[in-house]
Amino acid sequence: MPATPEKAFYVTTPIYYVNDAPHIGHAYTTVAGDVLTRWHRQRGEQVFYLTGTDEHGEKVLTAAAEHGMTPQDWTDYMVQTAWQPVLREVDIANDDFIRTTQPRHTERVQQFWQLLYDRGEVYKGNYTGPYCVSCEEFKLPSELLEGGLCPIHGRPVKEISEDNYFFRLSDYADRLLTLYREHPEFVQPASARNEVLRFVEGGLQDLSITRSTFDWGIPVPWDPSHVLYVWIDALLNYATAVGLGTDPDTFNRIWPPDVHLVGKDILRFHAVIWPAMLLAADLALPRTVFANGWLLVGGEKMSKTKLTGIPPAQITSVFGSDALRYYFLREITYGTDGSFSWESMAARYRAELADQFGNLASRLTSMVGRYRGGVLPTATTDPEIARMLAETVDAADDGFCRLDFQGALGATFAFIRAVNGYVTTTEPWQLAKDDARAADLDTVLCTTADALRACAVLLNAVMPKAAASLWSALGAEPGLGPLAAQRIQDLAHVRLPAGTQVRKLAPLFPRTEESAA
Ligand code: ME8
Repeated sequence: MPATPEKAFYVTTPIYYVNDAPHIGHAYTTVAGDVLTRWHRQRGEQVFYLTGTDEHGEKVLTAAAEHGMTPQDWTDYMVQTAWQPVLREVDIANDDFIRTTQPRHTERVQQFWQLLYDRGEVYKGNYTGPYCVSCEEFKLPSELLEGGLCPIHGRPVKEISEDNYFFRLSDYADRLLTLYREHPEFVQPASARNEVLRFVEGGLQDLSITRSTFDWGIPVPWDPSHVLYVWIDALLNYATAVGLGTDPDTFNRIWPPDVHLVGKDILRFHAVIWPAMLLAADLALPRTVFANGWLLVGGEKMSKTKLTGIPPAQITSVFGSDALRYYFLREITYGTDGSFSWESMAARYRAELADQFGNLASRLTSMVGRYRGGVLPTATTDPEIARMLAETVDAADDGFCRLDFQGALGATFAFIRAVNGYVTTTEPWQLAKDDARAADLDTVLCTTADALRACAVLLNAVMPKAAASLWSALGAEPGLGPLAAQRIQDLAHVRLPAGTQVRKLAPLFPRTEESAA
C-alpha cells in the first residue's frame, strides 16, 4: 500500500480587499503567517501557506468606479502592482495566492452554496437594516455609534432593504457553543474567545447571503439575479484554494486549516459564520482562529479607508525587510493592539539587531580570521553556553508554536546577549596574546561560532536574509547542509565542525544615517 502522505500544517492569512494598496497592518498578519510557516518547515513538517485577495463586493466596485475602471481591470491592476509585489517586499514564502475572481474559486463556491441550498439551509426573505460598506458587514442597530456611524470606520452606514437569501445561522448557536467549550484552542487569544462566546451566547440571527442591487460578485447558482454576499464567497477561499469538491487528494492532504490568522475586526466571520458554514456542509473544522490586534495610528486602527496606512516599503527602504519582520513581532504581544513609531523601530534596530546580533557575528568572524586564519579550530564548547542553548531552543520552539512570537524572540535575544557577555568576559583578544592559552581561545571561538550557527537557524524564520548571510559567512553549508534543511529538534545536538572555513562578514544590520535618526 502506498504510504499515506502526511497532512500538511495549513496556515492562512485573510484575503485582502483590493480597494486600495497594502499597508503595514496587512504586512503584519502576513509576516506572522510566514514566520509560523518557516518555523514549522524547520521542524520538518509539510506546510501549506495560503494568502490572496478578496476582489468582489461593493467596496471594490466603488474603488474601481472611482478610478474609471471595470472592477476586473481594477483588481488585476491592484494585484499585479500592489498586492503581489508587497509579498516580495517583506519576503513571504507562500505556497499559493488565491484570487476570488479565479474560476477555481467561483465554481467551487457555487457548488458549495448549491449544496447548502439543496439541503434546505438557505431560504428567501427580506433584509432591512444597516450595512457598512467599508466592513462589508450587516450591522445590528445596537452596534452603531451615535449618529449611526460604524464603530470601526467612524463612517455613516447605509440603510438597505433587499429581498435576499438567508443562511440558517441561528440553528448553529448551540453547536458553536459546544465547539468553543470542547475546543478552547479554537479561538485565541483568550480575549478573542471571550468576545466570541459573549456574542454567540446572546443568540444568532440568520445571515443574509446574497445581494441584488449590484452584480460584482459570484452569481447565485439557483437565482442569477442575485450575487453571493462577499463574505460568504471570501471565507470559502481557504477551501477552494486546496481543491474543495474537485481535487480530493490535495484537499485531504491539506484540509483542515491548522491556523487561520485574522485581524480582530474579522473575528466573528471566522469564529462564528465560517464554522457554521462548514458544519452545514459536513466539512472538518479549522483547529484555531487566532486574532491579532491592530496597529494603531494616533490611538485608532491604521486603515486604508482612513488613509492612515504606512506602506511597508517606507520601512524596508530604511531598515530592510528582516528588521520590519522582527520589529512588529518583538514589539507587540501577538493578539493585542500596538503602535508603530520610527523612534522605537530605530531603537530596536540599533540596540538589538546591530549592537547585539550583528555585532556578535562580526566579532566572531573577524576573530576567527585574525587568530586562526579563518579556519575553525578543534575544541569542546563551553558547557554553560551549551546548556543555555538547549533551553533557548525549547523556549523558542514553544513560543513560535503557540504564536508567542515575542516570547520566542525574547528568549533568542537573551541567549545572544549571554553569548556576547561570554565573549566580553573571556576576553579572547587577551587570550590571543598568550600562546599558553591557545586552547582557551579555541574554546571561545568554537563556542561562539557554534552559538551563532544555532542563532542563524533560530532566527531564520524571522530574518531569512540575515540568517542566510550568517550561514554563508560561518561556512556552515559544506559540513551541515543548507540552512533551510536544519531541524529545530537537532539544534542543541549538532556542532559546527572543526576545520570549517569562516569568512569575514559585512555588518548584518548596517547603521545608516536614516536608521540612526
Ligand atoms: O477584512 N492592524 O480584508 P482587509 C493589524 N477581505 N492588522 C491589520 C490592520 C491593522 N491596522 N489593518 C489590516 C478583509 N490588518 C477581508 C478578509 S478573509 C476571508 C476576508 C490586517 O483588506 C488584519 O489581518 O480589510 C485584518 O483582518 C486584515 O488585514 C483585513 O484586511
